[in-house]
Amino acid sequence: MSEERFQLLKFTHLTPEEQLTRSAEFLSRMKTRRTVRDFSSDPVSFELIRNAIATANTAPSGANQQPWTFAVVSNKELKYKIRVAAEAEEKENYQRRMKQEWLEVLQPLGTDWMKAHIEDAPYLIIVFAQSHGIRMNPDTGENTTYRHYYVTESVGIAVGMLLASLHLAGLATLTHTPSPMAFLSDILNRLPNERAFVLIPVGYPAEGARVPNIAKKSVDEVMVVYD
Ligand code: IYR
Repeated sequence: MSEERFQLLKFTHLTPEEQLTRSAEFLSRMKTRRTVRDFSSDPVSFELIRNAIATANTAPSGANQQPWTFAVVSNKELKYKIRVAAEAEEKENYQRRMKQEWLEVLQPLGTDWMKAHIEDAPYLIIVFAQSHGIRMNPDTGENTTYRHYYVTESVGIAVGMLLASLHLAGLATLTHTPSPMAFLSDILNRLPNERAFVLIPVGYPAEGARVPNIAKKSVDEVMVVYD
């Protein structure tokens, strides 16, 4: 924390033209983002991954507590272990746990329990949400816990920014939420206050990768204006 509690905001006023150009350009780039399920194993520059995480780390968070950890996995053995564990859970999900209604809404996406992308993609980013903080009491030297506020909202916003950065960097991603995800804490040896939030394979699409023929709602369907 700095000495002064407040400092002057650095804020650049753009011209209206610049505002519109930037916002339209961002929109048109974001419109090309697709969730990808078939990855090539072509290498990805680590700097792009690092920049995306640095971007996510600028996200607003409850009481600025930044309750997140981004685990980056490129190690082949770990990816194999994660795939095996994720597939075991997903097999159970698809064959027993998920109700017909859920399976029906997934039909257009063509998903199943097999998760080859976990091994194929050069990087996995596993985002962990910290349910509470841990700090050392300077007097006793013992660790004490403290509350984190709006953890889910904060981590959700950060993940959105992460996905935007990766997409703008020309990379493909998949927001994968195997359930339950506790196996990720075990395999990656995470702390007890961290729970896996999402598993994101990152890389380039496989040659000839296909995506479902689905569309976004129009802005007028999702926006309600109160003048
Ligand atoms: N987690 C499973 C099932 C799944 C659920 C939803 I909701 C999706 O949008 C996609 C998949 C899986 O990853 O296959």
